[in-house]
Parts: sequence; structure tokens; C-alpha cells
Amino acid sequence: MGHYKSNVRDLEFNLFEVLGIQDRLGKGVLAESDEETARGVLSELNNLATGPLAESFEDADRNPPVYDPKTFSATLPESFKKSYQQLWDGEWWRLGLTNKLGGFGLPPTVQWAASELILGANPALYMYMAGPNFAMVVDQNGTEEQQRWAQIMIDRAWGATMVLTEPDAGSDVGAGRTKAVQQEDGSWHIEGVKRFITSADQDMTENIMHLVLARPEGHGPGTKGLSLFLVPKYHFDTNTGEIGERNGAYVTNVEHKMGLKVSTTCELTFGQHGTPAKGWLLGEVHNGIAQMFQVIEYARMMVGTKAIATLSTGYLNALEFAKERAQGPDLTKQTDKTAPRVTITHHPDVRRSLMLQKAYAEGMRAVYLYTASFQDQVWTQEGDEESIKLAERVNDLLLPIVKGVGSERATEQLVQSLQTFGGSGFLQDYPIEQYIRDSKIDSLYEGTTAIQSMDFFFRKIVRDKGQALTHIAGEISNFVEGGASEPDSRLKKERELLKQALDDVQGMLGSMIGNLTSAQEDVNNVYKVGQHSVRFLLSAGDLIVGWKLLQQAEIALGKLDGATGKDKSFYEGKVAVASFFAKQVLPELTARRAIAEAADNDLMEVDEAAF
Ligand code: ST9
Ligand code: FAD
Repeated sequence: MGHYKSNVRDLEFNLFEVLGIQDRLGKGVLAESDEETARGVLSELNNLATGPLAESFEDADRNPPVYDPKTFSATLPESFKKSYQQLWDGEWWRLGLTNKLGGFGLPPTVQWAASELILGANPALYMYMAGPNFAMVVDQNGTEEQQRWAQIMIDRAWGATMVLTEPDAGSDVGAGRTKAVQQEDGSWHIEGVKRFITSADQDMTENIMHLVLARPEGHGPGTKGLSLFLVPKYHFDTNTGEIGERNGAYVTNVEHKMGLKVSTTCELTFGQHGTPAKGWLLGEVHNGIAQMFQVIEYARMMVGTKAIATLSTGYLNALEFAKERAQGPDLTKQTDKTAPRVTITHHPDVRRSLMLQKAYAEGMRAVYLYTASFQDQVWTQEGDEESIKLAERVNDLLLPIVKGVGSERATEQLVQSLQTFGGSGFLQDYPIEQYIRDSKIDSLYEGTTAIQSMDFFFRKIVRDKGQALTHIAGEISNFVEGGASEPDSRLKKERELLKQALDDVQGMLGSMIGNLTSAQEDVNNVYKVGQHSVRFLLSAGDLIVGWKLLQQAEIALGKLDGATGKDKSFYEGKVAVASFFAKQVLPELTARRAIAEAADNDLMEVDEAAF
């Protein structure tokens, strides 16, 4: 058995029993798919993920890529290349494509559910497969000529990268200094050094298309002065795609990292090794940051899903271990030295920890698939203009939760998965230590958690004038009130706890908005927002996780009658985890609200020397 433990049952529960996506299939752009197709995709990909894809996970960590400075190239381990080839040959790269570009005609909910399987088994494989998806962005924004390049990128299985970061421009992308100089033939010469670029070299594809942010000479400062250029590793015949001369974009270093080692993280140098790095302006318009955000939005969803996928397999590995590991007597018999040893699942603290791992793994899965359900509407363009616009807004609002909360909770709970193993978890005999190393990056790249929290507050709530948030808050209130007609319902207490949690998150938001407003008189008050923005993001995440788990519990309760065997246990688990989370996590929000409401600026006045 490989390391990867998937949870197809829960994916299917979300898709078909909670979100009811089968009703969406078979129409419009989804005309070619039905429930059977969607289930078939998950089942087939699950076999691939738990088998051949997971197979190289460990070897590729222990034998990471080798960089050769003489040829500016990276060589990947053979085991990994074999897994990649199998993924490619299965044509899974079609999954996220539009019908026009040869997609399977499945909606984002199914695409992301299927993606979880790859991301949990061997996440770097997924990232190396960026070519077709990035080609879609080229197709959507490119000139007619560039749309042909997009097709070439897909047909010839090229790799692709997103190139923003520089040594002095990480979170602050607008500080980038890489410049672009226009040439007489309409192309541009790119000059500068980018760092930390994922997949910027590998030996699996004949070419790599770099999507590069650079500042055209004379353009203004900040992100708005950046434009997006297509910079291929090799020049190519734009009719046939045939590879030509080497372009002057060279990988000048590959980093040594804590985890995710097989994913190359490269320094990428443009135009400094005797060959100009030629680029072409995407769509012949200077709108780089907005174009790049189309890639970033996809990548943020991907990073959140990756973190959640890893937490899920971490939890399931820990659970399997805990069911077998016998240690100590039952707590009720602790004074009886002859009492039989029990498996550690009998110990209250192990149960607490396992249930919390389950809550975040399944709760965050519910959140990312709920988010994807709004992407479904944007994908199908079902409904009127107003409802499509709302779907876009709600998706935007939820992305920092999927990415920011998903990655933070995965990091925190994977440490608990390791704890469940005791000392064995620290060994490389089990995958958890690699999971922790491989997934820590998720709270860093694609915008750190602090950046996600500011995006959430300033852009997705304040700038949106609370429209998306009001929609979500309304849905939660409806759920809470839905219990009023059944006063003896099994989830009565939990609904009350959810109501309090909603009130607490709204209270936190109210105090932050108050501080923002008062910053008009005293600008320092905005620091009070900055001090609490991550706390607020995590709290909003807990609220939504709590809500989604309870919604699932309600559905499960309706199905328990008559359920037997594995189904019965599955539904009972749904009720148990929702109730646990409501009772043991949601009440913490009241204390967090009090902290946010008592915000002052003492922290900001502490002299740096006193830290
Ligand atoms: C990175 C890559 O870290 C890591 C992994 C790469 C993996 C690649 C592979 C991907 C997978 C693909 C695989 C597919 C396979 C499929 C297989 C299927 C089986 N939303 O607020 P302002 C825009 S890359 C939308 O003033 P500042 C907007 O245009 C590096 N747009 O920002 C806005 O204008 P306006 C990642 C947004 O103060 C403009 O920006 N690096 C959003 O100038 C300016 O906005 C980062 O993420 C948004 N949320 O700059 C950087 N926000 O306002 C993190 C902004 O007029 N830093 N825009 O609409 C930030 O995000 C900063 O907040 C900042 C600030 C740079 C935006
Ligand atoms: P900094 O921006 O210096 O941040 C340092 C700390 O300060 C963080 O804790 C941050 O939260 C905090 N901070 C910074 N600014 C603020 C602020 N305004 N408010 C509050 N806190 C703040 N980039 C690409 O372009 N393409 C890639 O493919 C890519 N892949 C990557 C792969 C790996 C393995 C790594 C490590 C990075 C990758 N990156 C990539 C870069 C990544 O996106 C950046 O590392 C990330 O955006 C953070 O930038 P930084 O490392 O410069 O940290």
C-alpha cells in the first residue's frame, strides 16, 4: 500500500448528497457529462493516485532534482518522471480545460474534487502539469496569434510557470524591477532576475512557457505599472510549434528546501547570459497584474486544496495507526495494574485530537467544494447577470479562506496527526513528517496568510461593500433559523452555538470596520485592523467550517434511518464531527471577539529593541 489515503466517499457525499451537482450536469457546456461520468472520473483517478502517482512520492523527496550550472538545467528523478508520464498519458490535463480547448466538459466542483486526489498523492505532479491550464489564460487574454500559441502549448505538452517574485519583491509584487524594452519587431527584451519560480526548469517537456511580470521602460511604479509577457524557454515555429533556438531565460539556481523537494524552485535570469530574453506582450495590452491574477486565483485555490488534501491523508494515516496501536489501560481503569491494554483510540485525548483533525479535513473540504460550486455557475453562466456576478463575488470572498485558513489549519493539524503516532511519527517510516515538510509552503506561497487576511478584509469585504459577506451571513442565519421549526431537533444546541459564532464574527468585523473608519481621524487606528486581520480570517474560517459541518450533519441525520454498514458509520461520523466542532471550537470565537474589540496600539508602540 502506498502512503496516500484518499476519501472518495466524502468527495462523493459533498458533490452528490450536499451540493447536488448532478442537477447541473447534462446541460449547456456540461452537456456531455452526467453523474456516472463524474463518479467514473473520481474512481479512475483514485486508482491512479493511490497507485502509480503516490509511488514516487517518497523517492522523489529522498532523491530531489539535480541542478547543473553548466547547462542551466535541472534533472528530475526517474521515478517521478514515470508518475508524471502516467498522469499525462491518462490525459488528466484536460480536466480543467474549457470545451473549446479539449476539456472533459466537467464543472469546477468535479475538477477540484478530482484534483484533490492528485494533490494528496503527489502534489508536485499537479504543478508540473500547469501548461494546459496556463494556456487557457493565454487563450482567454491573447491575440489571435497568441491563441494559436496556447493551442501549441497544449498539443505539445509544454510546461508553464508564473513569474512574479524577485529578491526585493515578494509579498510586495509592485516593487519588481525586472524591465521590458520594446523592440522594433514588436517583441520585448526582458532584463532582470526573478527568484523562487516553481517548475522553471525540468527535463520532462520539450519547452516551457514563462508568464512573466515585468515593467516596460517608462511605465509607472507599483503593480499597475507591470505588464505580462510570454517568454518561452525555446523559440518555436509559431505555425507548427517546432522547437528552435534557445531564448535568453536561464535557470541560474535551484533552491534546497525543507519540503516539496521534487518541485523545482528556481532563480530565473533574463537576458544576462549573452542571449536576449525575448518576450511577447499578452494580448498586446498593458494589463499585467489583472491578467496575472487570473492565474493567481486558480493557483490560490490549488494551494488550499493541496493543503486540505494533505491534511486528509495525514488524518487517515493517523487514524489507521491509532486503531492498531495498543498502549496503556482505559482511563477508567488506570489504578488497576492488571487491566488490559487498549488501543489508543480509547484515550480521550487521542479521540479529541483525531476528531479535530477530522473536523478540519472534512470541514475545509466542504468549504473548498462549496467555493467551487460558485465557480460552477461562473463556468456554466447559468442564471441571470446579477446572480452570476454574485457567484463571482462569493468565490472571491471565499478564496482567502480556502487558501489562508486551509493552509494554516492543515499545518497545525498535521502536527497533531504526527503526535498521534507518538515517536513513530517522527520517523521516515511513516509519511507524516514529509506531509508536514511538503505542506508548510502552502501558508507561504501564493500570498502569505497575512496577505490573505488583508485581501479578505480590505478587498473582499470593505471594497465589496459587504455584498458577498451579506450573502453568506444570510445563508448561515437561514440555516440557524431552519431549526426553529424543529425545536427538539438533535442539532438544537449546535445551532445555538453557530448563531453565537456568527454573532462573534460579526462583532469582530464591526470593531475592525470601526477602527478603519476612525483611521480617517487618526491614521494609526488602521494598525488595529492589521493586528487582528489574521485572527479575523481564521475565525471566519471556523464559522464557515462549523456551518458546513452542521449542514452535512443535518443531511446525514436524514439518511441515517435505514442506513447500514459503512454508510451508517459514515453518517454517524458526520453528526459526531459537527457536534464536536460546534461544542469544542466555536465557543473560542467569543474570546477572540473580545480580544479584537479591546484592540489598542500598545503593540505598535513597543520599541524594536524591546522585542
Ligand atoms: C507563487 C506560485 O507563489 C506558487 C505555486 C505555483 C504553482 C503553479 C502551478 C499552478 C497549478 C496549475 C496546475 C494545473 C493542472 C491542472 C491539472 C488538472 C488535473 N483578486 O490591492 P492592490 C489585482 S506565485 C483579483 O492595489 P497592490 C487587481 O487587478 C507568487 N485581483 O495591490 C488590482 O487592481 P484593482 C504569488 C486582485 O498593493 C491590482 O491587483 N505572489 C486581487 O498593488 C492591484 O491591487 C503573490 O500572491 C485579488 N485578490 O499589491 C503576491 N488583489 O484594485 C502576494 C489584487 O484596480 N501579494 N488584484 O482591481 C499580494 O497579493 C498583494 O496583496 C499585492 C499588493 C501584490 C496584490
Ligand atoms: P516577504 O514578502 O518578505 O514576507 C516576509 C514576512 O512578512 C511574511 O510573514 C509576510 O506575511 C510578512 N509581510 C510582508 N508584507 C506584509 C504586509 N504588507 N503586511 C503584513 N505582513 C507582511 N513566486 C513566483 O512568482 N512564482 C512561483 O512559482 C513561486 N513559487 C514559489 C515556490 C516556493 C517553494 C517558494 C518558497 C516561493 C515561491 N514563490 C513563487 C514566491 C512566493 O510567492 C513568495 O515567497 C511569497 O509571496 C512571500 O514573499 P517573500 O518570500 O518575499 O516574503
